[in-house]
Amino acid sequence: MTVGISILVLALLGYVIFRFNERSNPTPSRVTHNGPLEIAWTVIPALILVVIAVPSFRLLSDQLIIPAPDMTLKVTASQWHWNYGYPKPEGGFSFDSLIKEDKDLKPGEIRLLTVDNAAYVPVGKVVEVDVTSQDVIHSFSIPSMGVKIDAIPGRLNKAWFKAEQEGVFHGQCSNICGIDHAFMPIEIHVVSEGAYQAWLAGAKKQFAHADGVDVAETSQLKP
Ligand SMILES: [Cu+2]
Repeated sequence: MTVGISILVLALLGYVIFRFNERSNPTPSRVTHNGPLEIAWTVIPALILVVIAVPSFRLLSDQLIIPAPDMTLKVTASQWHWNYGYPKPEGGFSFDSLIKEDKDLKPGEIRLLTVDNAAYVPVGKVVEVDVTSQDVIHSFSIPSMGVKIDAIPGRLNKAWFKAEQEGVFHGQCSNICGIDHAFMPIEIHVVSEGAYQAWLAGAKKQFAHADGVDVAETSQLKP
């Protein structure tokens, strides 16, 4: 489209330059206004925008439809880290996820984006993300998952993603939330179902009642 528009505009410019220069058009037209023409070039683009708006608005509202989730991940933002909750029945635990300091980084770990405890999700599954905050407004953003949603105290915002390949995916808080806003990275490991179950079994023991937060009921909450 860009190439096509560029060629069209260039061709029009070329036509004006050659057709209406002083030599080939010695007595130029003195017309300055043309009512019907001006109405046409206002109304026609407006109608084109209206036509484009119909599927655009449909797409916008379709984005809000969350498919039936295979699992729920509860995300609670704090100044300045994330807490991941895995509701019952599959989990029943939650844990804090804090940035890894430079001195603790292992080879291959990305500075400012690596955390001590990453969240794990299985590949190819619909993950509903329930996002809230316990202090100020943050924003949970993982660009590669197409997720960016505000974390607001006293509210539960919902988003979802379905990771189609395994790997480590990063995000960051994207709402200025205080002095360490830039240091609350998000790290999600997308793994096979088997690896996820193995991680889940270990995490259940490691994080059992670690912080006393019960996330058993969150999956029942409706927006
Ligand atoms: Cu934040």
